[in-house]
Amino acid sequence: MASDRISVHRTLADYREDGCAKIQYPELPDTSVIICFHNEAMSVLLRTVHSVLNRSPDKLLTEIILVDDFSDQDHLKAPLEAYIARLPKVRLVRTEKREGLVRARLLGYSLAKGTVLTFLDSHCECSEGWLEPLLGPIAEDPQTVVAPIIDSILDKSMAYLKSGRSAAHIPIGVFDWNLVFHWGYLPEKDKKLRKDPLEPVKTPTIAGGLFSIDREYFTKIGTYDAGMDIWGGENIEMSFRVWLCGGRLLIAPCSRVGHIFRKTSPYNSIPGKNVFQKNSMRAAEVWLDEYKQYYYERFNYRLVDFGDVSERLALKKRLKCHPFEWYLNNIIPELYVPRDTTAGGEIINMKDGICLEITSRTVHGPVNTYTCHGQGGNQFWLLTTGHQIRRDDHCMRGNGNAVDVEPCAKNNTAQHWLYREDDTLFHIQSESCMDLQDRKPVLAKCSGNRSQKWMWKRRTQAANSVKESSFQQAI
Ligand SMILES: [Mn+2]
Repeated sequence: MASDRISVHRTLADYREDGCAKIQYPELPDTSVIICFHNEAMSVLLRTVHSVLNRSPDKLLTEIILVDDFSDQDHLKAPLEAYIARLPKVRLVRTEKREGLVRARLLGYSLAKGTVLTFLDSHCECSEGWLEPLLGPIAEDPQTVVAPIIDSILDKSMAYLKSGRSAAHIPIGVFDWNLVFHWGYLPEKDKKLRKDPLEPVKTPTIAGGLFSIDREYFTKIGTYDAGMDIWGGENIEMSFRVWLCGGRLLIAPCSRVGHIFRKTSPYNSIPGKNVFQKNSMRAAEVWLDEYKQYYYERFNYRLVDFGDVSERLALKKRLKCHPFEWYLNNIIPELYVPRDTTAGGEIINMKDGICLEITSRTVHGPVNTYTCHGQGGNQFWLLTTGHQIRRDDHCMRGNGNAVDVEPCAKNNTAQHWLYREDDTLFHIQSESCMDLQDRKPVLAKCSGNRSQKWMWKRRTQAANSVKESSFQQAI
């Protein structure tokens, strides 16, 4: 409703940083813009289209290809066709069944004529000067995938909110061992190496909704994994593949595109199928080598059938891609790799039989308890040889009597624990034990009570088969 009340041609401010408008680009390649949608609101979709038409230099825009992935809403049938009939560069194709993002994008790609492909979600607004910074690095080196800075359009009011990027906080894409994409910030040491704050930034992963790629390079690098359904994981797969097989991923700070972020995915999943997990498993099977164990240990339950990945493995071989270790060492050396663990899995209180968890991926927050669900995820914890209880970059901390999580810091003794032979979790700094009181974990004087005993699967060192030695070999 908010969108319907706003012009599909609305004006946006120039959100670029000082200096962006003055950058001179060499001769730039032209691009096809491919926008896939499934039951998108009409005004939201049209505003995406008009923002591309209104803010792209005519000679750089070959066409806009709209791919309807089997929508069933009436406004997207004849009314949409009638509307775009007056827009010369816009064409519409429809899938014959629900294909999902990957196969719908591949349909758009099969029809595209531009030198470059630019993929956009169907709920975006391209702002002033968005296109040239995406094409510039591709003109320089076609083996480059470039993503814009993604600003937020609020889903309730359609307000355009500039993301909080600054010279001190340069967003990059990262991931965790659930193979979930997250935003991170460029590490301090890399920030120091930057001469020009407006130059593109190397990013380990891309969010996936919005990016440009040379069409021939997209073909050469193996497009997408067409075995992936609906949504999820394809961006991580592409990110690993591009870096491992000789390309690079960049974020162009001068390109800004607004995107409507939604609270939850609005799409009906395939009944009885965990699509996200299937897609992620395909990525893990093809690209993670022996490191896939760190993904799988998160889900020692109902793993789904991921299908056949032999073609993707053949592609990896044909392109002579690096082993995954190379990516860990060179592209994302800050990522925590759980090589050094002595216990792992859910932590179950022996008195109440409930599990320690954190509810969301907030970096600071309390540790709670909940019925053990046996599905890993937010109840999965690792004990490291450095005495941390952690998952990815979260570590448990004793904070007065409370137990919470904060970003891991090796030398922070508030984060140091022992999992002792008597099954107590001993907080070294306070010389106290983790206790369960009113279903809350707290620190208390060690008493030997059953409420202070925790069941947690212990690991022997030999179980951690990926070792530093193989690490060295790959370099
Ligand atoms: Mn989106």
